Amino acid sequence: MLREAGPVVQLRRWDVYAVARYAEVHAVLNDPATFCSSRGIGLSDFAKEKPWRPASLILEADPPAHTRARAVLSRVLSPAAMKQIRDGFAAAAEAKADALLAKRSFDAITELAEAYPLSVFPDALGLKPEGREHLLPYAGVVFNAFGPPNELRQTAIERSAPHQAYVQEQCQRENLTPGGFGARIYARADAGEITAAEAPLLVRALLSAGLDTTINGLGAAIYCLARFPDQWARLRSDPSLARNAFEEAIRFESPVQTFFRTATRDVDISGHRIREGKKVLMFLGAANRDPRRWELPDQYDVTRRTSGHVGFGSGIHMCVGQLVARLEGEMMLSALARKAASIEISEPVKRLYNNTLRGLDSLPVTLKPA
Ligand code: OVV
Repeated sequence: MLREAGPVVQLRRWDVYAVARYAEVHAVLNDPATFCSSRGIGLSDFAKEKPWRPASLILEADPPAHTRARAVLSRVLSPAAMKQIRDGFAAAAEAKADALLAKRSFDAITELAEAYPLSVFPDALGLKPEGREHLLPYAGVVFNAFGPPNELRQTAIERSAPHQAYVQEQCQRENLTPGGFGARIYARADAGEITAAEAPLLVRALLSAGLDTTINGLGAAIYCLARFPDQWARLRSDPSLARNAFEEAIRFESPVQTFFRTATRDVDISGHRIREGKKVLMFLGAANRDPRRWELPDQYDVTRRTSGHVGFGSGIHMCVGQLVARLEGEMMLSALARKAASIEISEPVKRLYNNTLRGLDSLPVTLKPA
């Protein structure tokens, strides 16, 4: 409805503007000087309100500070880094698929979409085993906190202290095992690319954004493949489609639905004046289904040319962890495609309620072995 209402829509309840068409979302994402991130990418304007936690050095930053932080995380999460973890991620996906096929009926959110990333990502980051139960609650707070000051946001922040304490502690160098993403961030501080004080904030970015995102991406992919059996059949007949099937699920469901920017000057978007200081809310999921950009946008198609979708954003802030996300998606979907004959939804699904994330709280499924 927002997308069809106009190129720019006023949301008077919060005194913000919304863009929900592909062209405008893409344009805002790709003009970071005019539409900045350093005043926060949630509803709250950091120029007027203190953030609920110290601002992210990468997500909530603009060039030139952003550029340095981005270079460090790009390198830590580079193609070369993926090569080193690929075999381990593949083996864990095979084992998970085998265990779930033995069970047959299970909740694909907790036992697959959550369990697989939890079995690989915290180890790849270099976290110790104790306290990992804080990871998902912490991410839940982070993604609820971008939203308006509603019950979801306020309750999440009120209960966040133990999760914040855990995360802050794990970001310290001595709590990160050698060889992991965390230790590699500290190595860049040693090399002088960032300061010692900045390193823990970049570890925090991975703890904030590295798990709930991939979980809801994987959940989206399983939900798509379970609902559209013809697409599951195509994937089974060619498991090398796994990576694109995951990418198309990101387009189709857009697990991260929205982010804001703040106008740094008076600016026109498609002929509509936005005043300096106004928040602009980008509807990534709506852009990803805009019929002006996509053919048959409401169809999940594992062979679609997905490039250009904004589910990972676009421009200088485009998801720095996208290669990790795609690796997890590809490994898990490829294992399932080779080992399972069918995925059926066996009971009604339950939706997740979060101010930013779109996904499910439960997805009961039955797998049949190939
Ligand atoms: C993309 C994203 C989401 C949540 C938190 C962060 C990044 C961060 O940088 O902390």
